Amino acid sequence: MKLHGYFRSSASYRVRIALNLKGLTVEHLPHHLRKGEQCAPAYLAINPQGLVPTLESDAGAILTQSLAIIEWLDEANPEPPLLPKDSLQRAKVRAFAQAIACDTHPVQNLKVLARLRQLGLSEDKVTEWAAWANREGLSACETLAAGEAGPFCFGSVPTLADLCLVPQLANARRFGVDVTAFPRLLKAEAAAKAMKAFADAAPDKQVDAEQ
Ligand SMILES: N[C@@H](CCC(=O)N[C@@H](CS)C(=O)NCC(=O)O)C(=O)O
Repeated sequence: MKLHGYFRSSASYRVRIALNLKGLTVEHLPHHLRKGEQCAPAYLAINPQGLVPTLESDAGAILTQSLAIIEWLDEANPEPPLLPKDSLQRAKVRAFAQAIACDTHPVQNLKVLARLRQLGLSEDKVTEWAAWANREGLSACETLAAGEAGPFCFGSVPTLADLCLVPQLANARRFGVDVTAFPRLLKAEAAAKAMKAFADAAPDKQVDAEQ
C-alpha cells in the first residue's frame, strides 16, 4: 500500500497511527503542503479535494478521507479493533472522532487559514482563529470523554477517538492553546503516546519531517 501524506498533517497522522496499530507497512509518499504540492495535477487526479491523506491499496483502489480510510483498514484488518463492539459505545466513539475531524480540524486547516490571510486578517488574528477553533472543539471533547472509563478516551484500549485526539492536541499546541485545561484528554494522550504505534506515527518521526 501507499500513503500520500505530509509529516505535519493531522489527518495523515490519524491514518499512520491506525496502520501502526494494525501492524501494516506502507510506502510513504510525502506531499509538501506549504509548497502547494497537494494541488499538483497528478495528485488532484487521485484526490480531487487536494487534501492529504490518500491511501492506495495493493489492489490499486484509491481511498480518500482519513475516517473512511481508517474504517476500511479496520474492516479489512479486524485486529485490534478500533471501534467498540457495543453499538452505543461505537456511536459515542464516532461522535467524538467526528467532533474533531468534521467540526474542529476543517476550520483550522491550512487552506482556510490561507484564505483568512488573503481576506486581510493579520497573522495574529489567523492564529487567534485557529486557537479558538481548537479550544472550542477540544473543550467539547473533554466533556464527551469525562464520564468514560480510561485511560484512553473510551476505555482501556485505543479507539478511533484516540487516533483523532492525539494529532489534534498537537495542532492545538502549535497554535498556542493551553491544553492543561483538558485533563481528561491529556490522560488519554499520555496512555496513547506510551504505545509504540502512536510514538512512531508522530510528525517528527516521519521521513519528510523538517527540523
Ligand atoms: N477531512 C479530511 C481532511 C484532510 C485535510 O484537510 N488534510 C489537510 C492536512 S491535515 C490538507 O491536506 N491540507 C491542505 C490544504 O489545506 O491545502 C480527512 O480527514 O482526510
